[in-house]
Amino acid sequence: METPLQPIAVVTSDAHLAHDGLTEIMGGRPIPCFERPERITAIESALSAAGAVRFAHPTEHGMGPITALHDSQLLDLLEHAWTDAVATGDTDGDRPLIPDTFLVGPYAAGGYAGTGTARPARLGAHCLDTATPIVAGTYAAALAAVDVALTAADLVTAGAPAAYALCRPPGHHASREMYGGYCFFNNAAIVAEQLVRDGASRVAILDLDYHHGNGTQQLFWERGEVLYVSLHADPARAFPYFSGHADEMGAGPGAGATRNFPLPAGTNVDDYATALADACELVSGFGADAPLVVSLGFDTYAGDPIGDFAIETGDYVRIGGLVRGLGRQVIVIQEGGYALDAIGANAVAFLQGLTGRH
Ligand code: SP5
Ligand code: ZN
Repeated sequence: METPLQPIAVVTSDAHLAHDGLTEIMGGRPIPCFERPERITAIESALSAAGAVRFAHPTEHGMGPITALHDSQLLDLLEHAWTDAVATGDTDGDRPLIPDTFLVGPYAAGGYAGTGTARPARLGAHCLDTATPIVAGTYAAALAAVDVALTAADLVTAGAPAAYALCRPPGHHASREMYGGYCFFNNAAIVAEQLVRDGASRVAILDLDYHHGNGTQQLFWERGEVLYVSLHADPARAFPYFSGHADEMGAGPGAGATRNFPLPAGTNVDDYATALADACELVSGFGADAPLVVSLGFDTYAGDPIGDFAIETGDYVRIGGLVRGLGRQVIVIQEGGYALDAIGANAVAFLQGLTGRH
């Protein structure tokens, strides 16, 4: 007799609603943020309507899993920058915080970013870009996103074949000491590190967001026990520009445990599936003894406003199916995806493929 299919657990929280950055600067222009609360509410609505999901709320995991990977200066800034700026009049309360300065080269290394500098001014020592505004609710939302991710990991560790963490803000651009790319804490990396701390000797992360996960790559660059494999737009033309080339493969004990698949504009599902099959082979060959962590972005969708791939909604069934084909337990962590009219259907399609219900 066939076992009835269990609905997949989807971990979600309303805490993300408090992070609404309002404005980002892209190509020198202030525009409404692409990374907005409706991204997650659209996915929630589509999954409810499609059925076969069980919503779960996050449990608190405290600061330990975050301080295990992120720099204490970054945490201090994210916790206090907004209230400091309000206290000093650096924001009127409506405008988000975007750094005025970015520290590079000798300045970054020379202690100019020390605690003697006011926190809002120090943000530029820890920020990648002009597209990741901080508002009153940002820090709380970023903490909650980590709990969402860790709760999904708990459910899978307890035996579920898969769980889906509706993290927002996303995480894979956040490195040890830097936020940016709409990300503050690296939700997927924190999950992978937690699996190691709970006793796994090898953990694999598969990153399917349109952008290279520079933060995840940095965090595990010299760590042989965590494999990072990413499919993404070639950094020669796409954010984050500085990382994600095929010859970046890790260093020291981590040599060979970072693998990048940069892809051209116009990549369709056939091209994507070819690269994903190679990526899956690397994941299989790694021999992890923990669930697979998938950083999932729907900015690979043809209609995404900041992507240039040609993947259609129905194609996510096939992509989810390729991940299912690995035969592993999977913790899915939401990263990017900005086409609000399609992100829900894309998530439903991916889960159909992942769970084999199609
Ligand atoms: C989590 C995530 O997906 N972060 C992505 C951050 C990308 N931010 C800036 C993208 C610059 C895009 N230039 C696009 C030109 C579109 N015509
Ligand atoms: Zn992305």
